[in-house]
Amino acid sequence: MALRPILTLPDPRLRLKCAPVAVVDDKVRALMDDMFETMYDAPGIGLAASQIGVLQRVMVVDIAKRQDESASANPMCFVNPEIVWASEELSVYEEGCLSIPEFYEEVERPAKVQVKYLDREGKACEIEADGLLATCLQHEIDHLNGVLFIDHISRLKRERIVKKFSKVARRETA
Ligand code: K1U
Ligand code: ZN
Repeated sequence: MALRPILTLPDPRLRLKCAPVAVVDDKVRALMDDMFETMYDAPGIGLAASQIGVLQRVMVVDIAKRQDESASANPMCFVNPEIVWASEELSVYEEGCLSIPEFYEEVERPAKVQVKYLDREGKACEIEADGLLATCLQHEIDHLNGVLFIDHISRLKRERIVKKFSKVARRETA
């Protein structure tokens, strides 16, 4: 297992659409292991492969600790996830992103979703999620499509945050 650097705004790789995985093999499982290590270290409750510069439709999620600090880990991996149903009912959650550190903003999304995906063994599965899990799954699937949570907030706030991170990146490369 290895810790991988997490890409931050405005890295253009965060805006690319990830390609479907053809076969869930040991290489994909090793990628997932690295992603879990990186996510827990950050710490975060989710991570998409594009956030570490791997443009494949793979994401990992563990919301257990965020909901109850004494809970044991509940690592979940998703390959080629697809939202097959989303509720008309919406919910608002204050989201963060490991690729946009220390910026949090409320986002409105469907309150419940059904997601089909392949698990760690390549088995076809489906999950119905609500609450934080529904929000997190939508946030991570957005990443796989090159979409960031700031795309769901006002243009003014988005432009302000992109400008701030672009300035920091310019300073770091100067
Ligand atoms: O995809 C990511 O960037 C990870 C992101 C997931 C997420 C958070 C909140 C709502 C939707 C999706 C994060 O994990 S941000 C960090 C975070 O939530 C956290 C920070 C400290 C402790 C526990 C969680
Ligand atoms: Zn994110």
